[in-house]
Amino acid sequence: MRRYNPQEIEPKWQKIWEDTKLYEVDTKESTNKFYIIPMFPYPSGDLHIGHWYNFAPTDTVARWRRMLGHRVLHTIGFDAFGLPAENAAIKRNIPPAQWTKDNIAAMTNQLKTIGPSYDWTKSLTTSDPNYYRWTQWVFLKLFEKKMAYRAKGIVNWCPKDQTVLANEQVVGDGNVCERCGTPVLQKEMEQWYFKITDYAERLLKDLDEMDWPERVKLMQANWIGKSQGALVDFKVDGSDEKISVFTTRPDTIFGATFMVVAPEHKILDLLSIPGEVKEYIEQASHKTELERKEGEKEKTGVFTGSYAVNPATGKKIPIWIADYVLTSYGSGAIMAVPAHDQRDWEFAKKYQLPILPVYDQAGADSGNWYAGEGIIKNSGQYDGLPTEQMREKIGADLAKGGVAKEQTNYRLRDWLISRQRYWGPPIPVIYCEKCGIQPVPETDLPVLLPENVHFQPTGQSPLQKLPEFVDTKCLSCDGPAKRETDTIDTFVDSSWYFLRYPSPNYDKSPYDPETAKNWGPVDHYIGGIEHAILHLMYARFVTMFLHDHHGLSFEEPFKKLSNQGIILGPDGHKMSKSRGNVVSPDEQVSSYGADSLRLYLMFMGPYDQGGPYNLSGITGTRRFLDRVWKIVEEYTEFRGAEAQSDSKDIQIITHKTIKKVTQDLERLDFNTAIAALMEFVNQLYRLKNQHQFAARGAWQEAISALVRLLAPFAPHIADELWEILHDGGIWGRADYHSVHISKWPLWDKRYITEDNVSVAIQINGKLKAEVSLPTPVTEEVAINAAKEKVAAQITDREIKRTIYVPDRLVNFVVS
Ligand code: ANZ
Ligand code: ZN
Repeated sequence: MRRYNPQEIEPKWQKIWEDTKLYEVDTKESTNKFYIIPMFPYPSGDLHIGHWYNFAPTDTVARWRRMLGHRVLHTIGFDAFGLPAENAAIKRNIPPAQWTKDNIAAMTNQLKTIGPSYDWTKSLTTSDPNYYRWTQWVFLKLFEKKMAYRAKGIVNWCPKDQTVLANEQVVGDGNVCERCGTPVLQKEMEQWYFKITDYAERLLKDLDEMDWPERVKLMQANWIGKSQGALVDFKVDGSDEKISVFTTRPDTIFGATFMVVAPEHKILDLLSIPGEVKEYIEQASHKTELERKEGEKEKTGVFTGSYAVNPATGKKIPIWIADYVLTSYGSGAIMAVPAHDQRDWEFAKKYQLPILPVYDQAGADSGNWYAGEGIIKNSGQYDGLPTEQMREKIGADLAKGGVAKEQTNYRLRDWLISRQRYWGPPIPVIYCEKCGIQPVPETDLPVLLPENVHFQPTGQSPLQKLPEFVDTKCLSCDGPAKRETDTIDTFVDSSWYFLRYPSPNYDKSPYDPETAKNWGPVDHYIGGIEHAILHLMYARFVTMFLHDHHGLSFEEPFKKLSNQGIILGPDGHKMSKSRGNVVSPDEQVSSYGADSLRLYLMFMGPYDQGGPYNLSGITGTRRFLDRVWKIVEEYTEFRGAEAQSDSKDIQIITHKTIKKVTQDLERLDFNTAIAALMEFVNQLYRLKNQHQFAARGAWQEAISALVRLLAPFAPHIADELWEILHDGGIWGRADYHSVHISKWPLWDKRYITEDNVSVAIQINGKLKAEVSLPTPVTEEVAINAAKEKVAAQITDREIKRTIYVPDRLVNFVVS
């Protein structure tokens, strides 16, 4: 008998799959298509176990779908531009292009060792000029629609990476750079933006319908931050000026006892302002928005000396300036309702301003602020209304008087896409002093990123130091002009790559519209939760834009999304080099085989939860594969009669397992699917002692199902066993082909009814009890259940014999 030797069979099958182009798909055909991809990696040079945790299960689903008869497109590419590649290249002092190329080669080899079913002919690399010309094209198309624009404003600056960042790249409580963890600064600069805010409502609304994890949808919704309210005008006392405030609670307007404007509010130019107030404004202007948000704990402010008139009460209320009111949100001014808003309450307490509660709430403490709903009071004719009704009524009444209108605000800001770094696509525009900004014509793309550049970050784009790049001619007046030297952020590269996989060589636009229509959207997208907002929001926006203006037939890029959990080191901590708890997948593969590693990763726990990597766990999955190998070998070596084996026990366990594994795969419950396969194998070992192997009948069905059910999880051993079974003469070579394009087994519900049967339990032939069991009942289940039921009556007497009459009776013969 041959032993299971993954080191021998894994490279063998990887080569056969490649030689026979088993996973290549002709995208001209799309009937029954299934498009599944993992989020593509940065070419860091070294795949870690976390990558495998993303790729192995994605490959399992792809393989399963293929066996179900889908035409599967499954591939991977490299997100090769951007800071990580550039920073690593700087550290090692090699050009990023070289570093990236070497890493992609190394990672491709690494990837191949795990045996994924990728169509490599569809792969792509974002730093390839044939790719990034289309990233530049996307920029130009947005520019055409005035949705790519330059503007001056306060931006986030990473002092370590020496570049601006998008709001989405500032993360965590401490507002740190998403890449390097350094706290960001704020600066006023002129930069390039994409107008994602135009799509705020659609980005929000579509979420309702999407088959995405609720957690991700909620994060996106919060990031978009829609809030519906009203813009209410307050007249400035003794003047014709008015100040508009944005409020989500117009129902509390009778409790607005003062007003607060941001220090930058333009009304301040029109009021006569005392000297100490000017000083406050001056100080506030030196604080960044982030500092001001952090400073919310200790509020500061000053009285302007002016008053406004509350349009509901007609009473004068003081106008204050405070930096807890932000210029960039709403209208930069608020009506302060200290009884029902925490920030206003703290401010009122500090500066002894009046506090007037305007609704009662069960259990609320009137000596404190309270939010939520209640019954209106202190509001004249409106007293007694529930706050929800008050909101409608006062809104309508104020609108009738022309002092209020409905207003919706979003927290989402436009996407800042320019970077002062080298390793990205140059922004395709030219500046002429006479003619202004000129987009590079589409036919001149790509604007090539020069090589041999001193790319050390200095805070200014390294391309600036390259006259041969910078100096050019104006496209309209032919006069001297300069190229833009900032590059496009890497999140733009990744915002559309999935559109190109189905037609990677198309040369008239980023994607062939016909192929994109037939293959898009991505049916299943799998990747880490860290992209919940960043990449996933950008990709949705760009897809919507291309749908609206460039013939893309769908608006949402990813039909179904799944997030894998995070794999921790064996010590339960995040894997890191400094902790020394990094598990190298390569070592695990070379010692135990890729199939064992894949199985372990999917068996270690629920897929979306991750957890610590247990170094000895893989020995368990390896042992399981050894047992699978052995039982199949024993079966093929059996050269007995062609007799039909008609054991119902074998059929029941076979069909139960098919059903369980299939349904678990639908839910990505890989761990329980594998557990069911392990149980299946245990049962087969037990049954082989009771029912002799037979080449055909129930045994053939069981062994054939076992190998096919295992194929998506452990693809190499499955193909080897499939070959042995056919080549070994037991089933014959007729119609033989790889197990990965064989048919997924179907369960027969004759063996799986949901009824219960009542099984009588006897001891020495006397009826003692009964147990009701869900059908189909296997012998083992029936005996175990019966034993448990009458354990107290058997006590320590020895069971000499057990008689089982299927579905009817268990009799224990005891001494
Ligand atoms: C009166 C009021 C009463 C408010 C009350 C809240 C509770 P969201 O939901 O986040 O949109 N606000 C408006 N503009 C602001 C600005 N520029 N800086 C700081 N705060 C601002 O929050 C809307 C609420 O935040 C608005 O509703 C306003 O306070 C405040 F019991 O108006 B409210
Ligand atoms: Zn010009």
